[in-house]
Amino acid sequence: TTLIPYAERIKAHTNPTAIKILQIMDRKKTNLAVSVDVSTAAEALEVVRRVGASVCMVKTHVDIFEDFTPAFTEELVRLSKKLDFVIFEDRKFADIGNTVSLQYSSGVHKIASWSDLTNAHSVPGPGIIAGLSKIGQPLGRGLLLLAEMSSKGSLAVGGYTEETFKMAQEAGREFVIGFIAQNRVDKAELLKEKEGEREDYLIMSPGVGLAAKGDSLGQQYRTPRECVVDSGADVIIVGRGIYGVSGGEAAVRDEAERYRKAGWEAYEERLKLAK
Ligand code: UP6
Repeated sequence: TTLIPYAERIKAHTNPTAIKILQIMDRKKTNLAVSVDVSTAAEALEVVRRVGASVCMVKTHVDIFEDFTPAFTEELVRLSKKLDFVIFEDRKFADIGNTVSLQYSSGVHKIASWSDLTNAHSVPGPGIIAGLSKIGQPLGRGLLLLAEMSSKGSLAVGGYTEETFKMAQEAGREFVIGFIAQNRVDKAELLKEKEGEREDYLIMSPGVGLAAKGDSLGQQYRTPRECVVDSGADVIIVGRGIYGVSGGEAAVRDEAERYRKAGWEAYEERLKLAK
């Protein structure tokens, strides 16, 4: 999978969100997702306006905002169309199917109504996928499972990671389009072929920084090159490395461009390995 260009992988997908992500990556030459983990919705929109042109995806944690209103998601959806990116609410669902279907569709945030992509822990078992897909699949949404985490001491390793992959595979790619992971958890020998087309999953890796190696709370960073070339990530997710840069508005925009270039150059380097 890692040696195939993003554009050529589109045909291996049926989920509209997976197709959209790959199309945007190809069109905008970017495998960068920016995580806007700032404390207000107003600030988040400011960051999105600055970085939107450089990214394939904007990742949110809307439960962080102290001023959340539906006006935020309306504006975010408008910007996603104008600036051409996918919206990923990093909700990390982790409950039984019935509860997550309510958390996904209802409450203050109504995530399914505006977020193209969301994610879930596999710890409750396949019912979590069933509960989310009931809501999200008819809307063309996509789901990622967390197969590994970037943080120190994570228990999502070894057998847990393998079982998570199998759970996704059994659920099918109409809704589950990939993984949050640090490695290619879709090992070649596990992939199945159907009508000459191999199963294709998107691997998205957080814990990315060009300067810092980690934070004081267990986060661990790798460079875009380490993620994309060495570990085969398809999308790199950067938060504080971009929105946290000092120097004002222009600095955030420039930093996003710096990460976009680093991610894209790493992808081009990876493709060369095929030749
Ligand atoms: N995130 C991780 N590691 C994971 C999964 N998710 O860092 O394994 C998320 C965090 C945060 C972002 O919730 O939103 O990715 C990383 O932010 P940072 O670049 O500022 O560390």
